[in-house]
Amino acid sequence: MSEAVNKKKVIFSGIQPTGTFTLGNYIGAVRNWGPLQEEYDCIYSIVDMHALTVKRDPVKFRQQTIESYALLLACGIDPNKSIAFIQSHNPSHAQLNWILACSTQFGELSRMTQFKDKSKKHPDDVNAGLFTYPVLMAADILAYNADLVPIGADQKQHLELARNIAVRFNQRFGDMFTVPEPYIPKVGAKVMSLQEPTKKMSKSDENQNAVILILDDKDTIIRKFKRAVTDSEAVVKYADGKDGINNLITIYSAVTGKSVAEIESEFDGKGYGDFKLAVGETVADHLAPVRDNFARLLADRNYLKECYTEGAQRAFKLSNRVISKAHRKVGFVDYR
Ligand code: AQP
Repeated sequence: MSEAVNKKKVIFSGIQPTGTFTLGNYIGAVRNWGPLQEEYDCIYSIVDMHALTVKRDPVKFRQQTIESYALLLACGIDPNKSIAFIQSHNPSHAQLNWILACSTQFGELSRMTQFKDKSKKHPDDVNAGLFTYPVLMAADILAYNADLVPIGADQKQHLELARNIAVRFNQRFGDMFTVPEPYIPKVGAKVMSLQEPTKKMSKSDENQNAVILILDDKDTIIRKFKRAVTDSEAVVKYADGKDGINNLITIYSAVTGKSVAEIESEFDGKGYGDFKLAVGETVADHLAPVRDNFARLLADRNYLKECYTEGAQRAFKLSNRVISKAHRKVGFVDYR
């Protein structure tokens, strides 16, 4: 990717190294990132600083971060086309975080639903990082003056806050940040838990039957789909109140490209057993190349290190210009 002045729009997105990506992460976010590389200047990050808002075992965390980076490449991110790096390797994020925090209101952060949910989930560790997480996310995006941010529906509120912070900063200090737009997929923006289909599928769900991990083997994927919670109607139809079936139809649609009407007619007269098996097999086959790529990439640690080191250097070069400008805008003394 050229780092010279160019006219392509800039994309930024990130994913936490909190475990193997779920089918939700994949359909709602990561699988859309690869095709965008052809049209945009893309910057993708393993956002390990965000993951630190929940207590982690350092040894496991380091391993998960490297695996997540390998998984990112396995999902189609080409480090020659995009900037692919690990967030903590670029100090600009933390620097801009502070400046933006001083343009963010306590009240705004208090309204974030993710903060409320996670504080309930971890009542023994409601740390300041958990509270200010959306400011760091704003810094991730604004540090590159990103135009577009591909996200799942659960991140809409945080993106809206990033936009508000950018607008407020620009009003106060003069034009500085691009106000980013969300880029949310039409199908699969919120993949739900297989066990509680009113809740999003999440890496940290304690019930592993609720979550398809993209590295699960074929038998495991089929077994989890077979156990998916549905309803007693046994009609494959997208309708209000059929959250489980709606979720499976959405997943099947996202993976096959078929419309809801096509899926309903394909399974007309068939039971949930047949449908669940078809969804399981299709998803497993779809994910097989990702599993193969991952195994190959993880075996070559030197290559991974080269990629994330170079990615961080390229990311820093871009973001440092923005940081210098932000420093001037707020009135810090220039020392270079
Ligand atoms: N279920 C989902 N459906 C669609 N998109 C989703 N995303 C996450 N879950 C779904 C999108 O994936 C991107 C990366 O999100 P993240 O790193 O914040 O991961 P997460 O899976 O949301 O985080 P966790 O690990 O699930 O959270 P906890 O800690 O609660 O376990 C984002 O674009 C997100 O929208």
